[in-house]
Amino acid sequence: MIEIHEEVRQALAQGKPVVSLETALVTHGLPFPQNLETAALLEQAVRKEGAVPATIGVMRGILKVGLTSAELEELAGLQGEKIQARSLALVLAKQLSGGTTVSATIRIACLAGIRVMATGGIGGVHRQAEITFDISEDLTELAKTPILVVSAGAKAILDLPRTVERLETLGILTLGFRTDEFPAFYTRHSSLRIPSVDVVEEIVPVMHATWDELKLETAILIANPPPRAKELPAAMVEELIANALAAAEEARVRGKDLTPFLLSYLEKASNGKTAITNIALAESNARLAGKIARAYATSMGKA
Ligand code: PSU
Ligand code: MN
Repeated sequence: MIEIHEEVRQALAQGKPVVSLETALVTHGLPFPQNLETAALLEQAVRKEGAVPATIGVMRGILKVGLTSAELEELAGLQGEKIQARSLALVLAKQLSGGTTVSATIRIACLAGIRVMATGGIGGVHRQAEITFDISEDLTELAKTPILVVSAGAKAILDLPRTVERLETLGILTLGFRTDEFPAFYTRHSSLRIPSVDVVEEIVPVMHATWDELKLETAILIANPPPRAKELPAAMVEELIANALAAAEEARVRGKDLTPFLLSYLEKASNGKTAITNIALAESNARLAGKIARAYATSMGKA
């Protein structure tokens, strides 16, 4: 049920650095053709740092670790499912295809023995979750998966203070990369304080301490702020999000359709500005993940 691309398989066998990447961003996060361009861009970003990219998705019931560009193109065109960890078993049994969210991607990455993953922004606690109970499965999966995830905080459409609280409750160590603030995806600031690390060499001992010494099975979240040059004005983002949430309410969008609906609304309402920032921060996260994977592999003595 799992198919690991030859290059990824060899890298893993030789202890070389590997970074896993998700595909919900491709199937449900960005419009065509930016989605495919971004997938390629993220793989290049990982390679620039000397690591091997493993883009993960599901095709006809096979868990693919390291999709070829032809497979990615096919996956993008399939209009497949948005696959979360909990739906993986059903997708396998029914031999369906689709893009994997952070929750499904880290589950599959772990099966393959990959310890690092990059995304744009993880899912989290939605606004008004006290009414809807909508909290992304990304959080619960992070709580039981030993992998390091690089993310620009959590998506700004969410309730960020509650997301940070939830990360704390679930025991997911969240470290700001060169910041002591949880990033707000399109903007660098949220006023939510988190511990910070300044160099990749500080992160590697945390990985070993978490998994090898403390024997925890939890993820480590590295919160990497979006590049300064691509940051959007906070007031503009908040206004756009308020409109997007009102439109979602009006259209009665709920559950797993909500995040894709909001992202696509923001993209259209901002004339593509939010997508540009989304792509830039995802690329920056992929590069940082590549650096961390390399330092981690070196620490294992095999790089
Ligand atoms: N990051 C992005 N764009 C996205 C996502 C992340 O820049 O579309 C996806 C991820 O796959 C994440 C998912 O796991 O959104 C969260 O969806 P939900 O809120 O339904 O759990
Ligand atoms: Mn949800």
